[in-house]
Amino acid sequence: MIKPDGVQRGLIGEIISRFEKRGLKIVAMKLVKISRDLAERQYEMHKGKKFYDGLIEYITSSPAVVMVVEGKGNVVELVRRMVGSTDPSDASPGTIRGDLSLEIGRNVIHAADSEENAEREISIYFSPDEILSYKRIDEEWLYEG
Ligand code: D4T
Repeated sequence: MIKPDGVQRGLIGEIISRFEKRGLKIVAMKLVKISRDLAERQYEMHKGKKFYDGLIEYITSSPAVVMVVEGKGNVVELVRRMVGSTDPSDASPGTIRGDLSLEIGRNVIHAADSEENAEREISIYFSPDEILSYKRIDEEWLYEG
């Protein structure tokens, strides 16, 4: 998810471009104003924590881009490494957060941290028929076999 600060700061293209250029396949994508109900479902594990109310406020404040990317191998781990540490002040240069953000409460992007959470989060924002199946023309050049 490109969070509201990423959308407001005009970073949609920059962020999507990194996933595209890496070779990952975008199989679903939309611009959404996240409702409080959906935000609460996404962040249910953080309910009660001191940053929770601010997090829900922020994520519902303005449109966000939600997407599903696909690739061979451990894509969850690959994407988390591209995204960088949760706190941008610890995120390495070259990562999305390390290059494009400064503070934990405005860290421009979210990515699922396990396959189980990816499935759970995908089902919050997409119906099965919104997830498309197609072949990228460069797949034969991205993968050895
Ligand atoms: P998300 O879920 O946004 O990709 O972040 P992470 O998976 O990298 O980190 P997280 O679940 O621990 O935190 C969720 C979200 O809450 C914000 N946050 C977190 C915050 O504002 N203050 C805090 O102290 C923490 C721990 C940032 C990300």
